[in-house]
Amino acid sequence: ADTTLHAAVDLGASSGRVVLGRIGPDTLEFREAARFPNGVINLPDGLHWNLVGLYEHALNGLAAAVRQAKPEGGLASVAVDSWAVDYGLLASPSHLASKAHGAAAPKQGDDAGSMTLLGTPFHYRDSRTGSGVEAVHATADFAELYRRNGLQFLPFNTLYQLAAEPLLAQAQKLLLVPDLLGYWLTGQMLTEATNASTTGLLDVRTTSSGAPEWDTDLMETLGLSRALFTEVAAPGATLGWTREELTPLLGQRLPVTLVGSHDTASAIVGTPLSTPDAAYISCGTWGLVGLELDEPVVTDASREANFTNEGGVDGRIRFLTNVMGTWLLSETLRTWERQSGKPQDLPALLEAAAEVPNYAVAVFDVQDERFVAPGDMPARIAELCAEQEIPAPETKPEIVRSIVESIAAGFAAALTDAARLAGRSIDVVHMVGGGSLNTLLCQATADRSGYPVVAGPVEATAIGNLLIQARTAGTLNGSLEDLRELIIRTNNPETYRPR
Ligand code: LRH
Repeated sequence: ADTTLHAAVDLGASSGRVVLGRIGPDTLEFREAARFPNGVINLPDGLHWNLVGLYEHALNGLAAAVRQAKPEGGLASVAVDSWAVDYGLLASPSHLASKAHGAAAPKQGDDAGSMTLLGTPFHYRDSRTGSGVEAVHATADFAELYRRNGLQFLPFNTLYQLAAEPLLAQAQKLLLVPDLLGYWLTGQMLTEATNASTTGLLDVRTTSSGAPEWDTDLMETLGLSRALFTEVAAPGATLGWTREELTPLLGQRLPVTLVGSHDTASAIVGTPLSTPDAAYISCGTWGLVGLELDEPVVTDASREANFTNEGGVDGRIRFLTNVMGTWLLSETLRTWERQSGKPQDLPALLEAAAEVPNYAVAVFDVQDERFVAPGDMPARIAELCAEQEIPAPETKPEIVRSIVESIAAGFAAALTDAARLAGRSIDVVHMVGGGSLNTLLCQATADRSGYPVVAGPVEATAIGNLLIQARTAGTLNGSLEDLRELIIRTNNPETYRPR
């Protein structure tokens, strides 16, 4: 009946995918058109992303989605989301020439449609951000920043990265990762609002207003030029059409629309929050634990508990905190792989971990800073346990079980904080994303928090991306609650009761 097809490009820290979805008032069907790996690239000057490679994978995935959609009526739109805070810097050839020669260069080819990416964008886990934190806090301390931007302290928030950015002086424009891919697809530059809220440069008082705006005073204080940034645009806006030059590959020109381009914003759209008191955990590399609110909470208590007020779709506030997610587990497996030269079997390890007796489980602080950078996690866990004078887990199943229980303990503490800080009670917790497949983690979270945990959908982010595209196309309408109603009707979740 009245359905449309859309393609969601969803880039996560460990993999990216292009998901083809058919959406209608009674229809929510989707399948993967492409999946490709992503990860940390270690270069002599630090940790980076291969964004050009991701763009190529996304293009090929979109081409596959176009082919698959053709006999079914064709694609109505596409949209990109990714992890937050990271960016690419751009400049036009003539701008670079004038920087190099100290003189104004000819204007040819100087339009915003043909800017060059400067350098290889950094990964937020790169350690250069440490010096950026010091530099920023020397000018504006964290309490002042929090009052203005409402963001939790994460050493890699964009504003800290920029204070340690070697190419800033050359740059004309900054685009966050999904907006950079959008630029490469369309030649058009915009900054999507939900992801802009993770830069630390958006005025938190405007986040829930429907027209989020940069904090230009803060930019000035930090020595950042307003001209470096584009206009902010809310989800639902149209970025543009794919460039003519891409048509030989894509087969046609496609409209590119803006959704919650911060993956977590799309994930929360795609979470079937079932009661007004429902909380969520969007669990992938990170566990984003919190509540959806109408207004930000920017109190001393929320600052001290490091709760963030990120911008959601439709001016909602994502009141949450970053807890360690599956990163600790995947880095642990990578370490064992390196050490043994053999691939590690996660399902088998989780099964063995479930049998580990309680006395062999160590609950340690997963928020410890030393877990942020890639590396030998089992060694760091042993070190931390020794410091805390708790017996360290020894066998692989003991280590895996201890990691899962420690993450769950982190989730439970964050849920308690969220309820206290927002002055609300919680009656159910929705676990979405890749972590929702981990039955041990879901059960441990229920046990440690005392709340029932409803698991799924796994692909909440792609679903949230697709739903906002369909609403923009006019196929769906209504509030986020109306959109979630469709997920509730078509999803069959597993519930874990606290024991
Ligand atoms: C999750 C996420 C999270 C951010 C982090 C950088 O993918 O977007 O919301 O804090 O990556």
